[in-house]
Order: sequence, then C-alpha cells, then structure tokens
Amino acid sequence: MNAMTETPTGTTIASTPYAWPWNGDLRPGNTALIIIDMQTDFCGPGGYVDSMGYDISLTRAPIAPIQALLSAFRAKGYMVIHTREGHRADLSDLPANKRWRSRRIGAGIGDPGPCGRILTRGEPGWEIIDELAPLEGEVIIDKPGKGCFCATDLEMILRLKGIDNIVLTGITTDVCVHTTMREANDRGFECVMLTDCCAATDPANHAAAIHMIHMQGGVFGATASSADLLAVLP
Ligand code: C5J
Repeated sequence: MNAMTETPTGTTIASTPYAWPWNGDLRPGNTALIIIDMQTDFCGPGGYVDSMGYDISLTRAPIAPIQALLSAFRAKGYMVIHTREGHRADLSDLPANKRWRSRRIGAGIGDPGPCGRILTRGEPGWEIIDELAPLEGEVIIDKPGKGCFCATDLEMILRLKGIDNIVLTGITTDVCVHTTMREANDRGFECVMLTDCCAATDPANHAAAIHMIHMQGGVFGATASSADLLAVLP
C-alpha cells in the first residue's frame, strides 16, 4: 500500500464502507472465520429464542450461506472457530440479573424447556446445530456472555495463530455478533461482518447493526456479503 488513504494492493473484497481488509493482506495464515452461537437455543424449535416467542425462520436464514462459506474456508485451510453461549450446570457463571430478565420473558436460563435446560452447557438446546457441526480439530469457544472475548481464551488462541483478520458470522447480528465485533476491533483485529451470514430476531435491528458499522469510516470494520468474499477468497 502506498499511503494510508489509498486502495491497498493485495486482496480486498467489495465491502462497505471500505475495501476489506484495510491493508489487502487476506490469506489463510492470518484470517479466521468465527461462527457465533449457531445453537438450537438460538435457531431451533423449542430453544431459547423460540421460547421467547421470536420467529426462528429469521435466525435460521443464515444457515445455508454459512454452510457454503464454511465449506470454502475449510477447503482452503482457513482457521474456523465456533462459539456457544451457555452456562455451567450449577449456574455459577450466570449473573442473577441475566437469569431474572430471561425469566421475565418466559425463557428462564437454567430452567427446563423442550430442549433441556435453557442455555445450559451439555443440554440438547445448547448444542451447535447439525448443519454446522464443528469438525474434529476446530476450535470451540464456550462463553457465558454475549461477546466471544469475555471470560474466554479466544484472544490468546487468535494471537498464537497469528490471526489479524476476523470474518464474523452467526446469530444474533445485534447482540452476540455485534458485541464480538466491538471487542475484536478494540483489540486491533480487522473485522468484516457478512450480512447474509448473520440474522437478528428483529430485521430492523439487523439493518441497524449493519448501519452502525458503516459509521465513522467503518467504526468497527466493514460489512460484505458472503458472495463478495467468496469471489476473491485466496
Ligand atoms: C442473544 C446471541 N441474543 N447469541 N445471544 O442473547 O446473540
């Protein structure tokens, strides 16, 4: 790259509001795909999101685009990371206010539901859906919060692997994906969110979350479609 404001040489994608990654350095050795919380609790019948009364057809929409992306990333040797939101069986990592709020809406975390205890590690609802099941050797991050960096070893794993660029997918756009993008951005990682590979329980929140990223020249990074990324993926 010749100057900070010029288009970088190397590989970039047709993303908004700038061509990602900022420096054109996109390759398997420095780029990871993170698939956030594609668990039955967030997109399956009888799970947490379904129990709250939200439309799971929205949170299921990214499954097929993520499958296509995942195949390409695996085939080209990129690092793939899966995450699961959930709490210990004894709920010792569940803040009382988080439990109280979930009970208010009829889906108490740790309480029994059609898919076992809601958002509780080891229960059927907490598992990643079969369509996106991790392969042996892929990293799985278990997190008690919304952001994937909070109370996990994700940052250490990314640093040790030499990862600079993070491709964000999963659910929900406005909660766990956005929180993770902000956490990653503050740690100096270069992030892109793939809009068709994410979804929210409210389409307006999905759109708003994307809009926020585009502010200030890409305040947390950039957004693109999976097709835009797959078109150039080295
Ligand atoms: C939420 C998530 N929405 N994975 N979790 O509670 O976004």
